Amino acid sequence: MDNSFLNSFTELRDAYHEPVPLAECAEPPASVAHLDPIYVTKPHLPPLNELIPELEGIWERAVLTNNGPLHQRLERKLARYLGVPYVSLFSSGTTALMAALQYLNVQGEVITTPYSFIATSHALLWNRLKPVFVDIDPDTLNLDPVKLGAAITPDTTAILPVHCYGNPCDVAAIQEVADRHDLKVIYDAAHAFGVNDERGSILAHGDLATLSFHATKVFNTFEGGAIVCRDAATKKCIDRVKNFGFVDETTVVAAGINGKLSEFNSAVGLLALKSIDEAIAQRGEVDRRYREALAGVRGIRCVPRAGQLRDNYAYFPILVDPEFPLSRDELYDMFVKRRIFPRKYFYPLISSHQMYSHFPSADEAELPVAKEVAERVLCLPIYPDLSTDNQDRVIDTILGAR
Ligand code: T4K
Repeated sequence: MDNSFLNSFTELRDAYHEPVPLAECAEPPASVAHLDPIYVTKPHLPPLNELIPELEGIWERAVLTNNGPLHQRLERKLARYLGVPYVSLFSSGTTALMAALQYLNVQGEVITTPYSFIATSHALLWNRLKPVFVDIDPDTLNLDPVKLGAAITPDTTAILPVHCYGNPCDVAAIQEVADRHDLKVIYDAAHAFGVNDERGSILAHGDLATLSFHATKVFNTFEGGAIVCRDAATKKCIDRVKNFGFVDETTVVAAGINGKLSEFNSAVGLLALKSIDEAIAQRGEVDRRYREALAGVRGIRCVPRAGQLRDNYAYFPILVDPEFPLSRDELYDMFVKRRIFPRKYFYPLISSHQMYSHFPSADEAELPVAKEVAERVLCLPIYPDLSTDNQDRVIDTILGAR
């Protein structure tokens, strides 16, 4: 196998630049300075006064991390809430992905989607695995199972799909390909907290599924993540991977990582879980209002939810088609001028970033659906306490541009 891509870290060292300032950090013009900024999301936070007693408990126990009591309680409560057998908490969705690939001893090439947050493929590079990009389905915007077969080589060992925006992948079709070629399946379910299909949690599919509990996610612990496991033995091994590979005080069985979630983050998660159903219902209402207001707007397509039995309304992506008077970027600029900050999730494609663009599978001619969607997508603000007034500012910007 060609391993030349493994040098990319050395090349990267020379490629760091000063960060490009975000549009939302720029000084607003005087005409809109009085308006509240509206960001793509705003974290769902538990009441601060409920956190204080939890912090007092942490201070009394002086157990700050390393599988403390709040960490254990959150793992149990999440497993029950999500309807999955076991949850192993992690410090982020990215460390969860990295550890899942380690635990399954994935080698060689991994088929994945170019249409995701960069962390999906970065987890592969950190494990010295070669990403093989396959195009997405135009309806679900998830990895297209029909195109998987052609990407499989003797070096392929796994598939890493993403339930993008919380819309489930075609899990049956993906599993069928995986079984036929003896491949592992790891779902990056960073967006899919609480999503159920007709068989229960979408997180139960594949060999493993990983979650992100980042501040921007439906359920957050400030930073955090998890691996969903099917059985206790798997959880036990994964717990070791996230704790340097320790089995006991003196025995290390794997080159593990420090992927542990702290007691502080666990306390936040336990409190956030209490009101998560209400937060998701509020998101659902925001989703409903957008769909109602934007239905029939020529050139604006609201990406449909995939019909999951239980949804989480994680994102609200629209596609700006050529029939709309403004391009996606012009519409984005118009939003920013009004202190509204949607995001182009996921533009550019992962495959077009410099550490991926040299892979043969990054050729955009082979990724036509992903390329087109990335050029048209805009994720509108959606979060539980987005006021109707502020949502109307978002809607009016689109309607006014016609
Ligand atoms: N796989 C997938 C498919 C993912 O989408 C992600 C993460 C991962 C894996 C990795 O999971 P983690 O390792 O992150 O747990 C954000 C998030 O940082 C990232 O977690 C997320 N996906 C990605 C889709 O979005 P940015 O760079 O756009 O975030 P940022 O900081 O610009 O925040 C966006 C907006 O959210 C801000 O405009 C304001 C608001 N915000 C953000 C933060 C951090 C707040 O109001 N409060 C906050 O604390 O990447």
